[in-house]
Amino acid sequence: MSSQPWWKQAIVYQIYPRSFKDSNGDGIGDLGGIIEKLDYIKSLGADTIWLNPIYKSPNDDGGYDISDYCHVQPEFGTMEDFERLLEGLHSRGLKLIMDLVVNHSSDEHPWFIESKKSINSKYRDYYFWKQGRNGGPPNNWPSFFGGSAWQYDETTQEYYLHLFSKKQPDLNWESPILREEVQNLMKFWLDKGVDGLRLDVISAISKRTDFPDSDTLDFNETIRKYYANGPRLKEFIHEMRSKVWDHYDVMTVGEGPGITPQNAGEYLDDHHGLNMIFHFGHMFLDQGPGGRFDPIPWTMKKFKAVFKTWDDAFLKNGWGSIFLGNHDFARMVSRWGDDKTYWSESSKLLVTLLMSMRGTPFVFQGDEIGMTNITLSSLNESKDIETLTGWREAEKRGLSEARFLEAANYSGRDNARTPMQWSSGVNAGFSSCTPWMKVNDNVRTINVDTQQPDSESVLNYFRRMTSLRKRNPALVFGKYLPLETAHEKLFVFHRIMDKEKLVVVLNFSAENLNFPPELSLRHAIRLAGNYDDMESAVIRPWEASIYRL
Ligand code: ISL
Ligand code: CA
Repeated sequence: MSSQPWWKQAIVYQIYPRSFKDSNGDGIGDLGGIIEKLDYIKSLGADTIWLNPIYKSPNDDGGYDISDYCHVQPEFGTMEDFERLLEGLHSRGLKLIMDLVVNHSSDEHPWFIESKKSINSKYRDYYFWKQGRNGGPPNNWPSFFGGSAWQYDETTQEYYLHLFSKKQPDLNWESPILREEVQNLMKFWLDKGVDGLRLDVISAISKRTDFPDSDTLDFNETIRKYYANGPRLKEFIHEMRSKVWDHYDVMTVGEGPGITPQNAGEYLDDHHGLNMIFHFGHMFLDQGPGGRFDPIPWTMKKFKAVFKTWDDAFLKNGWGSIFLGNHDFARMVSRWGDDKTYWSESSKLLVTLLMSMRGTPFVFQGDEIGMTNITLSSLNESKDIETLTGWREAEKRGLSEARFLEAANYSGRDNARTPMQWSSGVNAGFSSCTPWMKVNDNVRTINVDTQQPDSESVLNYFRRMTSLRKRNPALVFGKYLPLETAHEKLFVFHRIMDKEKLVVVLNFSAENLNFPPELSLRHAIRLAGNYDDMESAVIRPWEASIYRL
């Protein structure tokens, strides 16, 4: 395994700083809080941290609207705190990936403040400015956050593009000067010894500069056809690689809404591309044409097909990234598992899936203890711009607030951003004062302190699974060979490397299921499982097992 790059063998733990741990009693998570928890992080068995944005930001979109790329958000701490955090990670043999948001900046970034002052500003073409059409925006593109993707500016009487909020103007990558500015800010952080970059919405940095109208009302199709996979995307990625990344021992993972199994490889070639890319094949399975707040049922058949399709895609080029949740999605146990009756078993089953797939696993903070979705009793409790603007759009479609709230409680991003549940004590042990976001009521039973001493807890199962993956190269590099079963609830796949043949058996249901006849486990050794007694004639509810054949 040693000949392989470190990031293929990594297990990444994602930290959303605002909700991880508050160290100075202002109710907001911060870098000091992460430093307090470095030994806990190390104890998980993950070896790399992905840190969501920590840069200066008006916080319109959870820090994804950056007003100064080279300064730490004061609420999170200082550059000295960052240096202490990086040193604390490295001294424990842990690596750090920073989250870089360069598809857009904040509208409070000096670049944009200057750009909007005058059509002759030297920063004008750092952004996309266009004349309106028939008294309205230049085209019909919708924003991810509802409404038009264009905002009119009275001063210069032109519109600017913002695929996300109007406080997130899109950067114009057609400008070589802007691209050089971005390269310089990457070098600023990589020169500090950061080990990698997660590149936000990288699939959208090359725009179709003729800005054609979208011909579909399906939002995810609009992303794929009009926002992602632009004409110069490969060129821009290759340029960053040759001018920046190749000069450091770093890993890069791009966030790729809109990429497809057919084109993903274009961004991942070994010499010029990204190392990995997040696809959203499974993450859109339960999204209807209206996107996130237009939920539709998902099926196991389609879920399994996504893993096979993308494993095939990454066989040719690059390397896969495996995730079941992050700061943008509902909690994995609530979305894919059973967060009521079989909460523990299904939390562990999903951890088993993450740790046994071909590709680098990315685990979101709190999923190692089975944190669940939260129920907002009213939209006033939401802190997320995507939910709040989503309601505005839904109201126009005639949806009642109750119906929308139901959809938001199922799929909204607030679910992932509740304070990390450290203990059953005051404020979940997250802060000494009222946290910025409400704590989940189930903190009394779901928290680190309760699970720490319990060998059968989700937390300790998680630790066993990271250790199992680290000890078994076949789980990392083995060929992925699903056992095609039409069964709607059974997910079975082999991992094969040289003479090693493992099989993973996952029961995504509350039923007792029979073992598939083509699976002979007579001489198998069970390496891991979420039921403590090993023997069973059936596959029990939400049972997960890994066998060596
Ligand atoms: O694709 C999506 C629509 O459902 C979402 O996963 C997400 O909004 C999109 O992938 C982009 O996400 C990233 O960029 C956004 C920010 O709000 C997200 O938090 C970030 O992960 C704008 O920077
Ligand atoms: Ca704080």
